[in-house]
Amino acid sequence: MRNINALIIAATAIALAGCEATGPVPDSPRVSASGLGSKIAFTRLSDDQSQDEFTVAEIYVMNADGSEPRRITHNTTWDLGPVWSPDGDRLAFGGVQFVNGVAVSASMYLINADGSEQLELPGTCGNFPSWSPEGDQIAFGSVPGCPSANEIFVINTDGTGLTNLTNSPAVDGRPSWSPNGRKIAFNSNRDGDAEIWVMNADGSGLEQLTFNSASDQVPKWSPNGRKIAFQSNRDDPRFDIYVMNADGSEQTRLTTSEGRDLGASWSPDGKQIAFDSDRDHIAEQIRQVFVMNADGTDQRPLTALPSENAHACWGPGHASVP
Ligand SMILES: [Ca+2]
Ligand SMILES: [Ca+2]
Ligand SMILES: [Ca+2]
Repeated sequence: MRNINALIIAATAIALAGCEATGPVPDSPRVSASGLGSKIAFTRLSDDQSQDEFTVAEIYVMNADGSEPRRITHNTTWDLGPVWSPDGDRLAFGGVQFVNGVAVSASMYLINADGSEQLELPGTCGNFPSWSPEGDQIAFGSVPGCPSANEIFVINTDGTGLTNLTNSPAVDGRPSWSPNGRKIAFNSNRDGDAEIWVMNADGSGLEQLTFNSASDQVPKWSPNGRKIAFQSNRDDPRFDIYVMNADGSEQTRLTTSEGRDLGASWSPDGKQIAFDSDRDHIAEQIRQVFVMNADGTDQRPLTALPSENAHACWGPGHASVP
Protein backbone atom coordinates (compact mmCIF):
# COMPACT_ATOMS: atom_id res chain seq x y z
CA MET A 1 0.00 0.00 0.00
CA ARG A 2 1.41 3.32 -1.05
CA ASN A 3 0.64 6.05 1.37
CA ILE A 4 1.95 9.31 2.70
CA ASN A 5 3.21 7.60 5.83
CA ALA A 6 5.51 5.46 3.70
CA LEU A 7 6.52 8.58 1.85
CA ILE A 8 7.60 10.33 5.01
CA ILE A 9 9.60 7.30 6.04
CA ALA A 10 11.26 7.33 2.64
CA ALA A 11 11.93 11.04 2.89
CA THR A 12 13.62 10.63 6.26
CA ALA A 13 15.93 8.06 4.68
CA ILE A 14 17.02 10.61 2.11
CA ALA A 15 20.60 10.19 0.95
CA LEU A 16 22.20 13.11 -0.80
CA ALA A 17 25.46 13.17 -2.69
CA GLY A 18 25.56 16.90 -2.16
CA CYS A 19 23.20 19.69 -1.32
CA GLU A 20 24.68 23.14 -1.83
CA ALA A 21 23.52 24.68 -0.52
CA THR A 22 9.73 41.56 0.44
CA GLY A 23 7.09 42.57 -0.09
CA PRO A 24 4.24 44.07 1.97
CA VAL A 25 1.01 42.13 2.45
CA PRO A 26 -1.17 43.35 -0.41
CA ASP A 27 -4.57 44.85 0.25
CA SER A 28 -6.12 42.34 -2.10
CA PRO A 29 -9.67 41.23 -1.39
CA ARG A 30 -10.08 38.67 1.39
CA VAL A 31 -13.06 36.57 2.21
CA SER A 32 -14.40 34.92 5.33
CA ALA A 33 -12.96 31.58 6.35
CA SER A 34 -15.87 29.46 5.30
CA GLY A 35 -17.13 31.69 2.56
CA LEU A 36 -16.48 32.05 -1.11
CA GLY A 37 -12.82 32.12 -2.00
CA SER A 38 -11.39 30.39 1.06
CA LYS A 39 -9.20 27.52 -0.13
CA ILE A 40 -7.45 24.51 1.37
CA ALA A 41 -4.24 23.27 -0.22
CA PHE A 42 -3.23 19.68 0.41
CA THR A 43 -1.11 16.75 -0.78
CA ARG A 44 -2.85 14.06 -2.81
CA LEU A 45 -1.28 10.66 -3.23
CA SER A 46 -2.89 9.11 -6.28
CA ASP A 47 -4.02 5.49 -6.19
CA ASP A 48 -3.47 5.29 -9.96
CA GLN A 49 -1.33 2.16 -10.14
CA SER A 50 -0.46 2.92 -13.75
CA GLN A 51 1.71 5.81 -12.61
CA ASP A 52 5.24 5.44 -11.38
CA GLU A 53 4.93 5.07 -7.63
CA PHE A 54 7.32 7.93 -6.98
CA THR A 55 5.57 10.53 -9.12
CA VAL A 56 2.11 10.42 -7.65
CA ALA A 57 2.26 12.89 -4.74
CA GLU A 58 1.04 16.25 -6.01
CA ILE A 59 -0.29 19.51 -4.57
CA TYR A 60 -4.01 20.17 -4.92
CA VAL A 61 -6.27 23.07 -3.93
CA MET A 62 -9.96 22.74 -3.06
CA ASN A 63 -12.69 24.96 -1.75
CA ALA A 64 -12.98 24.98 2.05
CA ASP A 65 -16.10 22.80 1.83
CA GLY A 66 -14.12 20.12 0.00
CA SER A 67 -15.56 20.87 -3.43
CA GLU A 68 -13.71 21.40 -6.69
CA PRO A 69 -10.28 19.87 -5.97
CA ARG A 70 -7.82 21.05 -8.61
CA ARG A 71 -4.35 19.69 -9.27
CA ILE A 72 -1.65 22.39 -9.03
CA THR A 73 1.68 20.57 -9.52
CA HIS A 74 2.78 18.19 -12.29
CA ASN A 75 6.25 17.13 -11.21
CA THR A 76 8.42 14.04 -11.05
CA THR A 77 9.06 14.96 -7.40
CA TRP A 78 6.80 13.91 -4.55
CA ASP A 79 5.26 17.26 -3.67
CA LEU A 80 4.42 17.65 0.02
CA GLY A 81 3.29 20.05 2.70
CA PRO A 82 1.91 23.07 0.82
CA VAL A 83 1.52 26.44 2.56
CA TRP A 84 -0.10 29.62 1.27
CA SER A 85 1.56 32.97 0.85
CA PRO A 86 -0.11 35.60 3.04
CA ASP A 87 -1.84 37.14 0.01
CA GLY A 88 -3.15 33.77 -1.17
CA ASP A 89 -1.53 34.13 -4.57
CA ARG A 90 1.23 31.52 -4.20
CA LEU A 91 2.07 28.24 -2.54
CA ALA A 92 5.32 26.91 -1.13
CA PHE A 93 5.93 23.18 -0.84
CA GLY A 94 8.68 20.59 -0.57
CA GLY A 95 9.55 18.33 -3.49
CA VAL A 96 11.38 15.05 -2.88
CA GLN A 97 13.10 13.50 -5.92
CA PHE A 98 13.44 9.74 -6.06
CA VAL A 99 15.78 7.77 -8.34
CA ASN A 100 15.31 4.00 -8.43
CA GLY A 101 13.29 4.18 -5.24
CA VAL A 102 15.84 6.19 -3.29
CA ALA A 103 15.24 9.80 -2.28
CA VAL A 104 18.17 11.73 -3.75
CA SER A 105 17.17 15.35 -3.18
CA ALA A 106 14.69 17.57 -1.39
CA SER A 107 14.02 21.18 -2.24
CA MET A 108 11.60 23.99 -1.50
CA TYR A 109 9.48 25.24 -4.38
CA LEU A 110 7.21 28.23 -4.92
CA ILE A 111 4.33 28.16 -7.40
CA ASN A 112 1.45 30.43 -8.27
CA ALA A 113 -1.83 29.14 -6.87
CA ASP A 114 -3.09 28.60 -10.43
CA GLY A 115 -0.16 26.23 -11.08
CA SER A 116 1.95 28.63 -13.14
CA GLU A 117 5.52 29.86 -12.62
CA GLN A 118 6.98 27.11 -10.47
CA LEU A 119 10.30 28.18 -8.97
CA GLU A 120 12.83 26.00 -7.13
CA LEU A 121 14.80 27.50 -4.23
CA PRO A 122 18.15 25.75 -4.78
CA GLY A 123 20.16 24.52 -1.83
CA THR A 124 17.22 24.43 0.54
CA CYS A 125 17.27 20.65 1.12
CA GLY A 126 14.15 20.71 3.26
CA ASN A 127 10.46 20.20 3.65
CA PHE A 128 7.31 21.49 5.35
CA PRO A 129 7.65 25.27 4.90
CA SER A 130 5.97 28.13 6.77
CA TRP A 131 5.53 31.47 5.00
CA SER A 132 6.43 34.63 6.93
CA PRO A 133 3.47 36.97 7.53
CA GLU A 134 5.27 39.74 5.63
CA GLY A 135 5.48 37.39 2.67
CA ASP A 136 9.20 37.81 2.04
CA GLN A 137 10.62 34.67 3.69
CA ILE A 138 10.04 30.94 4.00
CA ALA A 139 11.01 28.91 7.07
CA PHE A 140 11.44 25.15 6.67
CA GLY A 141 13.08 22.13 8.25
CA SER A 142 16.12 20.48 6.66
CA VAL A 143 15.75 16.72 6.27
CA PRO A 144 18.06 13.83 7.14
CA GLY A 145 20.83 13.51 4.57
CA CYS A 146 21.23 17.26 4.15
CA PRO A 147 24.63 18.82 4.98
CA SER A 148 22.92 20.50 7.97
CA ALA A 149 20.13 18.07 8.78
CA ASN A 150 17.24 18.54 11.16
CA GLU A 151 17.55 22.31 11.48
CA ILE A 152 15.14 25.21 10.98
CA PHE A 153 16.24 27.40 8.08
CA VAL A 154 14.85 30.62 6.65
CA ILE A 155 15.36 31.83 3.09
CA ASN A 156 14.11 34.89 1.23
CA THR A 157 11.50 34.08 -1.40
CA ASP A 158 13.95 35.37 -4.05
CA GLY A 159 16.32 32.54 -3.07
CA THR A 160 18.83 34.67 -1.14
CA GLY A 161 19.72 34.74 2.54
CA LEU A 162 19.62 31.06 3.47
CA THR A 163 20.15 31.00 7.26
CA ASN A 164 20.28 28.18 9.84
CA LEU A 165 18.28 29.39 12.86
CA THR A 166 18.72 26.43 15.20
CA ASN A 167 22.29 25.06 14.83
CA SER A 168 21.50 22.32 17.33
CA PRO A 169 22.41 18.61 17.33
CA ALA A 170 18.77 17.96 18.22
CA VAL A 171 16.13 17.09 15.64
CA ASP A 172 14.40 20.41 14.92
CA GLY A 173 11.59 20.71 12.37
CA ARG A 174 8.11 21.82 11.33
CA PRO A 175 8.38 25.59 11.84
CA SER A 176 5.28 27.81 12.16
CA TRP A 177 5.65 31.58 11.94
CA SER A 178 3.62 33.61 14.44
CA PRO A 179 1.06 35.96 12.86
CA ASN A 180 3.02 39.05 14.01
CA GLY A 181 6.18 37.66 12.43
CA ARG A 182 8.26 37.90 15.62
CA LYS A 183 8.31 34.22 16.65
CA ILE A 184 8.69 30.79 15.09
CA ALA A 185 7.23 27.73 16.81
CA PHE A 186 8.77 24.36 15.97
CA ASN A 187 9.28 20.86 17.34
CA SER A 188 12.56 19.70 18.83
CA ASN A 189 13.80 16.70 20.77
CA ARG A 190 16.50 18.68 22.58
CA ASP A 191 15.13 17.61 25.98
CA GLY A 192 15.10 13.94 24.90
CA ASP A 193 11.73 13.66 23.16
CA ALA A 194 9.71 15.82 20.82
CA GLU A 195 8.37 19.01 22.40
CA ILE A 196 6.93 22.27 21.12
CA TRP A 197 9.38 25.16 21.33
CA VAL A 198 9.21 28.83 20.34
CA MET A 199 12.10 31.08 19.32
CA ASN A 200 12.44 34.61 18.04
CA ALA A 201 12.47 34.85 14.24
CA ASP A 202 16.26 35.35 14.37
CA GLY A 203 16.76 32.09 16.31
CA SER A 204 17.30 33.72 19.72
CA GLY A 205 15.13 33.51 22.84
CA LEU A 206 14.35 29.78 22.97
CA GLU A 207 11.33 28.85 25.06
CA GLN A 208 9.95 25.35 25.72
CA LEU A 209 6.14 25.05 25.78
CA THR A 210 5.46 21.33 26.35
CA PHE A 211 7.02 19.08 28.99
CA ASN A 212 6.19 15.39 28.83
CA SER A 213 7.65 12.11 27.58
CA ALA A 214 5.31 11.87 24.59
CA SER A 215 5.97 13.22 21.09
CA ASP A 216 4.59 16.75 20.76
CA GLN A 217 4.92 17.93 17.18
CA VAL A 218 3.86 20.18 14.30
CA PRO A 219 2.79 23.43 15.99
CA LYS A 220 0.50 25.81 14.11
CA TRP A 221 -0.15 29.32 15.37
CA SER A 222 -3.77 30.51 15.34
CA PRO A 223 -4.50 33.58 13.19
CA ASN A 224 -4.83 35.88 16.24
CA GLY A 225 -1.59 34.53 17.75
CA ARG A 226 -3.18 33.49 21.04
CA LYS A 227 -3.28 29.71 20.49
CA ILE A 228 -1.02 27.00 19.11
CA ALA A 229 -2.47 23.76 17.77
CA PHE A 230 -0.21 20.71 17.67
CA GLN A 231 -0.24 16.91 17.54
CA SER A 232 0.75 14.58 20.38
CA ASN A 233 0.70 10.87 21.22
CA ARG A 234 0.46 11.56 24.97
CA ASP A 235 -3.01 9.95 25.18
CA ASP A 236 -3.18 7.84 22.01
CA PRO A 237 -0.19 6.14 20.32
CA ARG A 238 -1.76 7.09 16.98
CA PHE A 239 -1.73 10.81 17.85
CA ASP A 240 -4.41 13.44 18.34
CA ILE A 241 -4.77 17.16 17.72
CA TYR A 242 -4.35 19.42 20.76
CA VAL A 243 -4.52 23.15 21.33
CA MET A 244 -2.85 25.33 23.95
CA ASN A 245 -2.40 28.99 24.74
CA ALA A 246 0.68 30.47 23.08
CA ASP A 247 2.45 30.45 26.48
CA GLY A 248 1.94 26.67 26.76
CA SER A 249 -0.89 26.79 29.29
CA GLU A 250 -4.26 25.02 29.05
CA GLN A 251 -3.20 22.12 26.80
CA THR A 252 -6.47 20.61 25.55
CA ARG A 253 -7.17 17.50 23.49
CA LEU A 254 -9.44 18.11 20.50
CA THR A 255 -9.62 14.70 18.77
CA THR A 256 -10.14 11.28 20.35
CA SER A 257 -10.33 8.96 17.35
CA GLU A 258 -8.48 5.64 17.33
CA GLY A 259 -6.80 6.67 14.08
CA ARG A 260 -3.91 9.02 13.48
CA ASP A 261 -5.06 12.64 13.78
CA LEU A 262 -2.33 14.90 12.44
CA GLY A 263 -1.39 18.20 10.91
CA ALA A 264 -3.69 20.93 12.25
CA SER A 265 -4.28 24.04 10.10
CA TRP A 266 -6.43 26.98 11.26
CA SER A 267 -9.10 28.62 9.14
CA PRO A 268 -8.34 32.31 8.49
CA ASP A 269 -10.98 33.39 11.06
CA GLY A 270 -9.66 30.93 13.67
CA LYS A 271 -13.04 29.27 14.10
CA GLN A 272 -12.19 25.96 12.45
CA ILE A 273 -9.21 23.60 12.16
CA ALA A 274 -8.45 21.36 9.21
CA PHE A 275 -6.37 18.24 9.86
CA ASP A 276 -5.89 14.79 8.42
CA SER A 277 -6.91 11.45 9.86
CA ASP A 278 -6.90 7.78 8.92
CA ARG A 279 -9.73 7.07 11.40
CA ASP A 280 -11.92 5.61 8.66
CA HIS A 281 -9.09 3.47 7.18
CA ILE A 282 -6.89 2.62 10.16
CA ALA A 283 -5.70 -0.77 8.92
CA GLU A 284 -4.67 0.66 5.55
CA GLN A 285 -3.30 3.88 7.13
CA ILE A 286 -5.02 5.98 4.47
CA ARG A 287 -5.48 9.57 5.57
CA GLN A 288 -8.15 12.04 4.48
CA VAL A 289 -8.53 15.75 5.12
CA PHE A 290 -10.98 16.54 7.93
CA VAL A 291 -12.33 19.74 9.43
CA MET A 292 -13.64 20.55 12.92
CA ASN A 293 -14.66 23.55 14.94
CA ALA A 294 -11.77 25.00 16.94
CA ASP A 295 -13.29 23.50 20.13
CA GLY A 296 -13.16 20.01 18.59
CA THR A 297 -16.85 19.69 17.75
CA ASP A 298 -18.37 18.71 14.40
CA GLN A 299 -15.47 16.64 12.99
CA ARG A 300 -16.13 15.60 9.40
CA PRO A 301 -14.16 14.57 6.30
CA LEU A 302 -13.65 16.89 3.33
CA THR A 303 -11.98 14.35 1.03
CA ALA A 304 -12.59 10.69 0.21
CA LEU A 305 -11.15 7.64 -1.51
CA PRO A 306 -9.79 6.57 -3.95
CA SER A 307 -6.88 8.94 -3.20
CA GLU A 308 -5.08 9.56 0.08
CA ASN A 309 -5.19 13.24 1.03
CA ALA A 310 -3.22 14.99 3.78
CA HIS A 311 -1.10 18.03 4.73
CA ALA A 312 -4.06 20.42 4.69
CA CYS A 313 -3.24 24.12 4.72
CA TRP A 314 -6.10 26.58 4.95
CA GLY A 315 -5.46 29.71 2.90
CA PRO A 316 -6.93 33.17 2.85
CA GLY A 317 -8.49 32.79 -0.56
CA HIS A 318 -8.00 35.34 -3.28
CA ALA A 319 -10.17 36.80 -6.00
CA SER A 320 -7.61 35.86 -8.67
CA VAL A 321 -7.64 32.17 -7.75
CA PRO A 322 -10.47 30.45 -9.58
CA1 LIG B 1 19.02 20.48 14.85
CA1 LIG C 1 7.15 15.58 24.74
CA1 LIG D 1 -6.11 9.59 17.41
